Amino acid sequence: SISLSNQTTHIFKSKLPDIPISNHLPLHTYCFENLSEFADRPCLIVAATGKTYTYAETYLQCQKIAAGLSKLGIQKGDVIMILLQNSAEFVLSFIAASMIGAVATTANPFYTSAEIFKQIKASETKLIITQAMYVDKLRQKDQVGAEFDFKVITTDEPPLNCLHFSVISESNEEDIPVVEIDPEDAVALPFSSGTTGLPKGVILTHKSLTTSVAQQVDGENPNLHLTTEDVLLCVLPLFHIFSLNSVLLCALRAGSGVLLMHKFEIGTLLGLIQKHKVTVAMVVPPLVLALAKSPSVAEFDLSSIRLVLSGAAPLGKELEETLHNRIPQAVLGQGYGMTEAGPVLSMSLGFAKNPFPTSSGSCGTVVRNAELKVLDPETGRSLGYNQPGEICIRGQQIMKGYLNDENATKTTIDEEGWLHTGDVGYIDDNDEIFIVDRVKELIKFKGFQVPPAELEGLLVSHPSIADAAVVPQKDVAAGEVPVAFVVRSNGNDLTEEIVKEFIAKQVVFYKRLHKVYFVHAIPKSPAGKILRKDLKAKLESST
Ligand code: 4UU
Repeated sequence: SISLSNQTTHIFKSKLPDIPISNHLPLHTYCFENLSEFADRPCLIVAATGKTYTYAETYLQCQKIAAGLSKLGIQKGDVIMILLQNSAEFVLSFIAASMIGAVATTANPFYTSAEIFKQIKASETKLIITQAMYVDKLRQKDQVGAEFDFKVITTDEPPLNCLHFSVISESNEEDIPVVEIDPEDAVALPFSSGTTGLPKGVILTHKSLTTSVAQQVDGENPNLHLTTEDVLLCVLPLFHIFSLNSVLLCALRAGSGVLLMHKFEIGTLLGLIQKHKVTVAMVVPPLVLALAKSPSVAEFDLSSIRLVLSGAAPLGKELEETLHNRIPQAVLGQGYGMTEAGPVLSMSLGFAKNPFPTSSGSCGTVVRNAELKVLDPETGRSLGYNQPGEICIRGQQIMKGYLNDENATKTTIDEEGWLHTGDVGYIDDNDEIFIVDRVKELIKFKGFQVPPAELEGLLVSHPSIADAAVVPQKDVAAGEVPVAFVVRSNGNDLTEEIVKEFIAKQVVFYKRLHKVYFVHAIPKSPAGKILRKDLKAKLESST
């Protein structure tokens, strides 16, 4: 065996100096620490209604809801589920949970009933905040067994057996219980499949999130410079960590306004940017594509935009340049995040208060107060500049671990505290990260996670399917789409349409299969692992 102990580790750091970070504070205390400086500034702007909450109003509402949740029996450590599109209630409930030491697990309201119940069960959700139109999905309690009981609150007219949001929001803020919050206590529980397997609860603590936000917006020269004059576009779903962290929490800390859009529609979006003079837009590559290519862009005044931050999936250099031609005054760049990493690993230094020159196509530079290294996937050796390998990150922002899954935690965070991302990239001479590949199973459809293991599990549950494997196929509009290789168990009756339909009924739209290839066997390693690389190569050679 080879000893690796005396080999040098190349550790990459930010160009910005480390700073003191107030990560001993609970998340809500940290986010609202400077509230008195901007109490009367707009905090939440609800695009659909035009209703605006100032910072003072937002804070007061959070306190009332915190008291209300507590009155309904939610205690420190309890999990509540937020099953909402972007809305003021989403934000208020999330912060309110933090105030009483509770934990918010966020889920996509478009999930099927089965998908939602898996998360309810795994997280032991005690209370769900949602809209009336999603309540039917919560009625199939047979999916979890009678021992699971949860209250349901709706932000609109409550159906039978549900409570209206006013039940919590009209409480007396003075009734908030006094709770002691440890920086290591969980505050958010997003679900992610990580590098392998099924979605798992990702334990993000108060310390994880305050550290991550501070790495972005704190310090004399913040990496992501936001001010009280900024209006941030919040169209990416808050149930995903990108929007929750880099839009909402960063805005709150900096005193910026948050323009909440409950869904994406390009015409509406452009009109809102113009109307509310949006200055900062957090986006995903398909949104960059819409902004860069949509003919209606020319009809709107987008001159207020000074910064566009793309993340969650690779952004091509050409696309970045096309958008640059459309909004030449704006700084364009990327952030690179992963739910488990707290989430931000790197961000463009072009967004800093005193910016650095950057190259298009890069994912930015590792955030401050963190260490990054690149490992050779074959030898496990640490690599220097310009050599691609697996990106690993270490710092106080990373997750505490996966909920109830010690094994998955151990394979993701090693004994020295390095989180292994499953992403392959290199660091150039200017300290910028370029992601070139992914060695983990994960498929990303427009930035949304599609865990192959989940679809494979569903496929093999079909009586006519003997074995199956799901891999990504490149797609211009979505980045990647899931496609399946399927081994029939009897005869040839099973068609592509039947297989697609079987999956479509059980999953949210972006997990649907785009193609089914029937094969005689799934290539596997001697240990029984699917040889995904071989299948991906097969796809590439056939197109
Ligand atoms: C190529 O996608 C995210 C989080 C993204 C994020 C968060 C805060 C971006 C900027 C920001 O400020 O999390 P997950 O867990 O859904 O998916 C993680 C995976 C990564 O491991 C990587 O494979 O998504 C991919 N990814 C990217 N790929 C994330 N960002 C990028 C990127 N380029 N910029």
